[in-house]
Amino acid sequence: MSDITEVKTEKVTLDRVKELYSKPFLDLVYEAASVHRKHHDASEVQLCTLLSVKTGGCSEDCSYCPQAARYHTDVEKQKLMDVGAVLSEANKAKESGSTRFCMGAAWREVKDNEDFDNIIKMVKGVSDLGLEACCTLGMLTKSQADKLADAGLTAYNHNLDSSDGFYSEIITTRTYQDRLNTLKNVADAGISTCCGGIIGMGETEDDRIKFLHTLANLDTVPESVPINALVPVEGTPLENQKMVDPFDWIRVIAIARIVMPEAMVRLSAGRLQLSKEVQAFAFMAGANSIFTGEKLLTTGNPDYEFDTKMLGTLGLKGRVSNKKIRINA
Ligand code: SAM
Ligand code: DTB
Ligand code: SF4
Repeated sequence: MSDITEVKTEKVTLDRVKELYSKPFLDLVYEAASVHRKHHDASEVQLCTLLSVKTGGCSEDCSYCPQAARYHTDVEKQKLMDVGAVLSEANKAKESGSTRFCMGAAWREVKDNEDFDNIIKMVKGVSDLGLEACCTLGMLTKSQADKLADAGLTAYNHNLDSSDGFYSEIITTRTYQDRLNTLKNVADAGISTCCGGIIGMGETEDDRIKFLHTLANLDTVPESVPINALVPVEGTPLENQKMVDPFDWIRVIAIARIVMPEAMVRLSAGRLQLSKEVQAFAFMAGANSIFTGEKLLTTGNPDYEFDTKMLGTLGLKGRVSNKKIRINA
């Protein structure tokens, strides 16, 4: 037996993330902007569209989520949508310039049943439209991830949300390790991982630092990193949480850009509550992807007109799909 223990080298140290977090704000944004320009075309923004294909009635207790069955929110439960209806929405998204179509389901985990068979059909259909197909369906086994990969799934969204320590204060019905296991199953199936979190849930600076450190040190660094600002929804345990300080949100975006230079950093929930000037600063700090369209999953999002105008003012343009369009001869 070998007595050589494998020492894993960290991609980014905790001290480095701490140092970044304590930098003067404008110096941090300047560093992030420089990294962004080295690794990406800073005039391009990826436009993604979200669709809730199965809404509400979720068994989990995520404190932020309006779709958890146990909280009394205005969200109306809806069973899995028909494949045809989803593909018609995907077509509309494509026509409005979106290149990634993300389907979300309020599930704890995927079950091997007819619903999953229909999800596979949705993924094939979205992929055949030439769009990057993305799903967020809760926990996945390796064999389910393989099936999604075969259907043409580009990316799977599964967030770590915060630090390991804070996670258990926000969710008790699953563990951080459960999340890490699904992320591994997704990466092992050859699907890109989309993994980020939420800022403004009452976490400390230390939680944010640990969260960013964990993301940057995942075995497979996420291809995309959604940074959500908590949208406090009436009826959820976090309903009275104050909207995050925009500078804190930008600080996290800037650090995500620096420690994961190749990733797409996506402005996700909360844009409706943040001004276009704050969003402009976030683009400067390295964000290069947004969700477009009036609705996220259940909450509001700026409409196409607002975004078209904002991107136009900033001289930003939608980037083309990363996926080769399949030709069905
Ligand atoms: N059920 C699946 C899961 O939990 O992975 C997929 C859907 S879930 C709604 C996707 C992500 O949305 C969550 O991981 C969380 O980061 C984000 N999210 C949900 N509610 C939010 C809120 N009120 N504000 C900000 N982000 C939210
Ligand atoms: C992510 O991190 N944010 C998106 C996407 N991944 C699936 C979802 C945001 C949901 C916000 C609350 C809602 O609209 O229900
Ligand atoms: Fe369910 Fe996902 Fe909402 Fe948690 S975040 S309650 S798992 S839909």
